Amino acid sequence: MSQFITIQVGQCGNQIGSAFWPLALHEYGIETANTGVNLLKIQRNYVKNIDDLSDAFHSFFVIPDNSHDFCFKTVNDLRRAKVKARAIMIDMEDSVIGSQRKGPLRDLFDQKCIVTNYPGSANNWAMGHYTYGNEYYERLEDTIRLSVEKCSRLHGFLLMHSVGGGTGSGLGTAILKLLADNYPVIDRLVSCIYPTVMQDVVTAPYNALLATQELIEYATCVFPIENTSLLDICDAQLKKKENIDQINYNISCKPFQDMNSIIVNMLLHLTSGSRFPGSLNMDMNEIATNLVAYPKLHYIFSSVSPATLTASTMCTLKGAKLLDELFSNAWSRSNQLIKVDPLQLGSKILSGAHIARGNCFISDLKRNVERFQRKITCTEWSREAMKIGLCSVPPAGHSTSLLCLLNSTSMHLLFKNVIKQFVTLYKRKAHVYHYTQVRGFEEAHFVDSQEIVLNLIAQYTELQNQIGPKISRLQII
Ligand SMILES: Nc1nc2c(ncn2[C@@H]2O[C@H](COP(=O)(O)OP(=O)(O)OP(=O)(O)O)[C@@H](O)[C@H]2O)c(=O)[nH]1
Ligand SMILES: [Mg+2]
Repeated sequence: MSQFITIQVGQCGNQIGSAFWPLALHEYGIETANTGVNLLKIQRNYVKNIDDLSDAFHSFFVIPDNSHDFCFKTVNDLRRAKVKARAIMIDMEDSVIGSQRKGPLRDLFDQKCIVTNYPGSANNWAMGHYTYGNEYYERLEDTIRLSVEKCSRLHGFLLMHSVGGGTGSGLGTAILKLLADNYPVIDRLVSCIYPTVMQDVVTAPYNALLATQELIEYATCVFPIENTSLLDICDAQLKKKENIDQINYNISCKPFQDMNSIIVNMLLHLTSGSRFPGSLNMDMNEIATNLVAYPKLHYIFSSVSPATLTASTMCTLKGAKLLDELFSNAWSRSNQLIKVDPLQLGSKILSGAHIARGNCFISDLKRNVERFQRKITCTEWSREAMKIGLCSVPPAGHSTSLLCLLNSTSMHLLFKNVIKQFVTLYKRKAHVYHYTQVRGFEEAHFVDSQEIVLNLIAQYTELQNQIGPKISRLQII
């Protein structure tokens, strides 16, 4: 089974990471809180051969003596066996990572893979990218190499960060370039939070634009996320009476915890085919090959159905939803992780993938993909570009779940919004001096980045407006 290294950068990246590891452990049947549910027993029901679970465990974790005997049930078992997560945690301030260092999973993280500083990048992309990017280059290179050397079949780096702040956005994209330079054949899969109109960071429009330009250049695939989408999904879950009973929603939990769990569910689902067995398994490299038709058009819509909230406790869905409804929900605008509709009127689908986990048959997938094809508009070459995958192990606590990934021309609306917010701030040159006083940064960088993003918008709109050759339905011989 392939292996993945998570690279968590900045506050947001590390908070997503802190939701990631408990849920990842649940996938292998390991308890992280006393839920009173025998997770191992449940997950073993889905895995015919226990070696499969053991192999899959290596995807995210390092077991020092490489024992094949999979006998971990609790965090204490992991501690005794000195198991470590394949995680690299980076922040230029230390409060979030500091609390993880004291948390219940503290022994899971290798101290050599933690890089912190003080006091942060002050919401300034240039400071994260140039000041810390240069100062920490060798340290980061060594830390990444250390993690890579522990992998026998490294498939990809999972980068988690926001693009609105300074560290995740600036240093995160400096790391992305480092990965592209040093490990060009290893996938760089990025899940990043885009700022929304109601910004909590004044300079977010600059940071988002500058980071986007780097993501276009250096990522293999980007799965953009907007916090307003996550909030709406959380609200919708709470409003559904039947789900309130099913989901253990803890109001006193940290504000981002539930929102981050939605992202984590997506990432776990995305990598499931490379970790677990399945009758129609879809490896990560197939995802990149199938979804990205042109190298720079690698921003992918994602939606998971059913969406769930809890991070640390398991939820059991009573009364499985009808499979077709699961698919319809995944296509719905309200389940997308960004506030853009991939099926928006006038848009074209360039490619798509439906990955089911758990109780689903190939016939269910095929029936629903046909239903989907009737619903969408494609380019003349992309109608058949619908990949399907079936992984036998569902996410912990579910019987079935579906991930829908779409490459749609309507993604250009996300970029239009990035440009719009940038222009509003830049026309008054507000806050620009914070950036220009950083060594290595020049003001022309703003305009160059804007051009690159505008160029991408033009590529999407060209594909959207492309008219295929007219083929006469009746050929007269
Ligand atoms: N979904 C989600 N968004 C977050 C989280 N933490 C911060 N954000 C968002 O991330 C953006 C701010 O970026 P941060 O990650 O806090 O910044 P940073 O990378 O630590 O950079 P500096 O603090 O400037 O050094 C804002 O848009 C926040 O709403 C989180 O845990 N989850
Ligand atoms: Mg920070």
